[in-house]
Amino acid sequence: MRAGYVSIIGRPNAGKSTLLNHIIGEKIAIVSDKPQTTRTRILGTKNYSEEPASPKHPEGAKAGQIAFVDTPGIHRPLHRMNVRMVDAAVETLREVDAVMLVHDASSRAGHGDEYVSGLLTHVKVPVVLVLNKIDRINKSQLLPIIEQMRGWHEWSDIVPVSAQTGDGVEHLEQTLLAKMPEGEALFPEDYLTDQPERVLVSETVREKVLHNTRDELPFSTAVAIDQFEEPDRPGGLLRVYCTILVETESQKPIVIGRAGSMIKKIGTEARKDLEAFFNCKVYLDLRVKVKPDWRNDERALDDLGLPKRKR
Ligand SMILES: Nc1nc2c(ncn2[C@@H]2O[C@H](COP(=O)(O)OP(=O)(O)OP(=O)(O)O)[C@@H](O)[C@H]2O)c(=O)[nH]1
Ligand SMILES: [Mg+2]
Repeated sequence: MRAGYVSIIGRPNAGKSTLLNHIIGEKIAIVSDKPQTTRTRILGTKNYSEEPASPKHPEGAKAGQIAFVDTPGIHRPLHRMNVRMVDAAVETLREVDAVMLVHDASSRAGHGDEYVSGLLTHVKVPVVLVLNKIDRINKSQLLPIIEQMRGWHEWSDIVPVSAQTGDGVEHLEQTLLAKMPEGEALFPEDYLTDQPERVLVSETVREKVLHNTRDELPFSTAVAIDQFEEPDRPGGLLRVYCTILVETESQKPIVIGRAGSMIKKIGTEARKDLEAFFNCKVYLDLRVKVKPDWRNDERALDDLGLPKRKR
């Protein structure tokens, strides 16, 4: 069989986390229409079994395992948090067996995309250019993008997909699997993700904050878990106490909302998702705290679990 690591990199909002979730078949990475949603590396594994040639797999499917590594979108960092985010993404390039560069094909490729491609100069492993969001464009619009991006790197393949509908994703996975080194599985077959349960909870709360707020707030919010109590019996209650951090006093009433309506909405939406994911009842306690300039506070970033620079 074949087994290896594939990192998913690209600009913010390209659809990297949506693609990871679609491949894994579980929502392990939060998604939003705001850029810079993902702040850390998120690993998710998928196992493949051998299949003979069929109309679905004209060349048959190989057996193996891929550990996919979703990363924060690459952008110009203006805070220490963002420096850590970009580092976390770039560092994967030295550690994986193949790379997927995800590009939003419904938007023009610009300087930012050229910059990301430039980071690949010294990458020795195959890099697949993934043109995502093809559900939003006509086929004829793909050709000029391919022409434009073709010269930016020696792509091993160029694969159009829709992470949302799943169009083209199986073909992408088989393309990647064929590039993995021969070897035994890296993780047990039932291993899904490296994300601890408490992180899945804090990220779900953050996703609901992102969905319900705009302007600067999505960028200046973080969620810390204060207490995490697992159910003490089957069918019991998972109790989680969280603090939503914001940067200024003026942001606090926005997250709380009139008579607490906004924080209630955030809590209800998060609780529903978590109950479905953990398959148990969830009690979620949310409070809001102002922590000025936390995005530049290295200790706060450590506490929030944002990966430290390796170099
Ligand atoms: N129409 C369409 N929308 C998509 C597709 N893939 C992702 N999206 C949307 O694009 C937005 C960004 O998706 P994410 O998966 O959060 O993007 P990301 O690349 O992980 O973004 P960062 O974490 O900020 O780097 C969300 O609103 C998704 O629903 C797609 O194939 N088609
Ligand atoms: Mg993401």
